[in-house]
Amino acid sequence: MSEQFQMTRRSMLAGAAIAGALTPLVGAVSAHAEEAVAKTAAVDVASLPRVKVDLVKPPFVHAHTQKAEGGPKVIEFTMTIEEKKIVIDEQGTELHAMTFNGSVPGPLMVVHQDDYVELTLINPNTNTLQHNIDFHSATGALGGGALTVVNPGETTVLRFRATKAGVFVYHCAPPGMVPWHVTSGMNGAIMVLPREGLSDGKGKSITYDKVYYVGEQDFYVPRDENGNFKKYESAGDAYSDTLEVMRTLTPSHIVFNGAVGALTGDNALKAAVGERVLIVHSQANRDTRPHLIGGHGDYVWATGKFRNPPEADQETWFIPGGTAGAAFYTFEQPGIYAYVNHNLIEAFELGAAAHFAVTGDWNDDLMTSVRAPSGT
Ligand SMILES: [Cu+2]
Repeated sequence: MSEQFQMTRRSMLAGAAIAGALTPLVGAVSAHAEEAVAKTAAVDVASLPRVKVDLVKPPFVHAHTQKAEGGPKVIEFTMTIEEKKIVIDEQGTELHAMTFNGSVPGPLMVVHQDDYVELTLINPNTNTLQHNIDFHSATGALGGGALTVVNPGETTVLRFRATKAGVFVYHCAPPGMVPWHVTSGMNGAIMVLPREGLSDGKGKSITYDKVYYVGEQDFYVPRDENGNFKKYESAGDAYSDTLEVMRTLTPSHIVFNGAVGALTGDNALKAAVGERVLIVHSQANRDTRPHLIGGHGDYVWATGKFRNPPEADQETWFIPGGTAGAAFYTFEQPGIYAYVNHNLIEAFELGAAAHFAVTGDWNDDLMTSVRAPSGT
């Protein structure tokens, strides 16, 4: 075992000890929450219909109805935690990512308000670290974090009632190592739709033709003495150097969907003129400000909660770190649109940009070139 790895192990254990203040809370909350879940199960949940959902990799979203059909259901999801090496830019920079279901971000789950979310969370024995899941949409037990701590080789099942409608972040939050896991990619989002679907808050129903999920991620990759990004054998080996970079609060990369260019060029998000598109955008750790260059947010729930009326006709909207937001737009012109974090340094220098490739007919009334650029 290398000296560096031993240091890393010690640092991790020290981190866990510092988090001691949290640990008794985890235990205490856990016992009560189990009781509460058991009571609910005895009264209500056993008789509810169950629906099993297969999750899909972002930016895509599993099939779902926008209005709920019938009463509340138990919606069953399964996610496998995958620790894996990923490449996060065109220069081949490597990161030992921690992922829900193999992708950064983890998949978007969709349910309706008052449904029960039942998640089977698997930490295979091929992994090396302890993980869990904190749902911002859940109530109690650290968002489920206290009930779902799984070591490699363990599986847990969590059920919670989705009482609040909106888009919400979920993320890993193991005692002592929360920001490391979150900034290693271990976060995603859930969309809890109102049972009657979305509305503008003034009685008009809002229906989308497509939904895309953009997960924004800040990475903190250490550099060597020459300024080049360092490579490591494992996440554990990278831990102490990564923590040093994290403490500067200066990300080396800010990307959409796990890597620079994950949603640009050939990977652009597709739409057509007239299509109504919902963009769910999450940032589990850091503030962001999405902007669609050449378009708008017709209806925007910047902080993502559907009981609040959306704001209309937005140019840029602000999503605080630890939040998912939703923006609805009907495309009116064809072409390539950049969808960016409008801190333009973060977009153009660090990677926080996507493309929409939109097909259809150009509308001269909305814009026309009266005189193409030319000399006098
Ligand atoms: Cu984790």
